[in-house]
Amino acid sequence: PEDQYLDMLKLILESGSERVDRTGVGTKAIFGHTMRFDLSKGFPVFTTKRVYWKTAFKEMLWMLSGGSNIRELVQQNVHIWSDWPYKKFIEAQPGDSADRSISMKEFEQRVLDSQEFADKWGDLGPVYGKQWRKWRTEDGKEIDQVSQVVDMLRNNPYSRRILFDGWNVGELDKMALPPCHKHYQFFVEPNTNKLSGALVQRSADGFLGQPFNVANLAFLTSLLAQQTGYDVGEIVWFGMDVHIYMNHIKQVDEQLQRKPKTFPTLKIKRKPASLFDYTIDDFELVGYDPHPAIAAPVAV
Ligand code: THF
Repeated sequence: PEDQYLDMLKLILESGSERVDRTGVGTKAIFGHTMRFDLSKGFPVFTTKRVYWKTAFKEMLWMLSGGSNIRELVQQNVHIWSDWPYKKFIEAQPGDSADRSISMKEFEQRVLDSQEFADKWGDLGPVYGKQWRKWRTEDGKEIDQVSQVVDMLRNNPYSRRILFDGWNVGELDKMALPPCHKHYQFFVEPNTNKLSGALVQRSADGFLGQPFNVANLAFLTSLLAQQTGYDVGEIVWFGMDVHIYMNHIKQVDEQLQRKPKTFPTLKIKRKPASLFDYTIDDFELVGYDPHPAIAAPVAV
């Protein structure tokens, strides 16, 4: 199962095209790739390096809550979204200002200390959480796409419209980053009563982000299954521009020398009243025994 991921990394290294990307770091990229994992056979969190699954789950719960400010993440010791607002803050300071040289840690501290500062500088714009839960329509209404998905799974499970999307074309220019994992869709299989989930991702950072994205797709599918009364089926992951950053190649080489171990199982310790009432303490990954973490810089 994890071999699919390692094979994909190998394929990118061997046949990816070298391209200069938005961040200037450079990548090797392939276009169009699929992976599928049967959730009844284990929870797909990769084992050939330690994946910080609690960080990933906290990120997913934050998105589900409708959040778009890094404050709620930093309060939970999650730093994976801080680079973008930090960069924006620094670039907005005058050249001679002392604030132009504060560290990311100091920036995060200000976000924690002051709600006002957080509102001004910690917000990522109308990103995932906003579009998922509060997509604005022309007449000023807000659409809760995720709640609609829950309703359809309960009341119209064979619909071919059980999906949500963060790609709000009219608001892309207000987002710190346009959504990478953009289209989520769900499918109920009647004979087995199983729920499957799919994700279409326009852009995938093969080494850093993708292990998070796959784990979170499995996580979200598991939560929806529990809430709406299905067993877990498969997840299907579709990547479009799937790449390895040039400054991750050594790390990938190291990871490729390791042997995958068996996937853990996700234990959900209680069933809250709604999809929006889970907390990170509700989850355990039983039997997760990964190889050591491999550090890598994130391209901003
Ligand atoms: N930009 C880039 N270049 N890569 C991405 O994966 C990515 N994302 C989100 C938005 N923009 C992106 C941010 N998600 C890490 C993990 C996920 C991220 C960003 C960074 C990361 O650094 N992970 C490390 C450390 C984890 C930790 O500190 O807890 C790791 O080893 O996994 C993809 O959605």
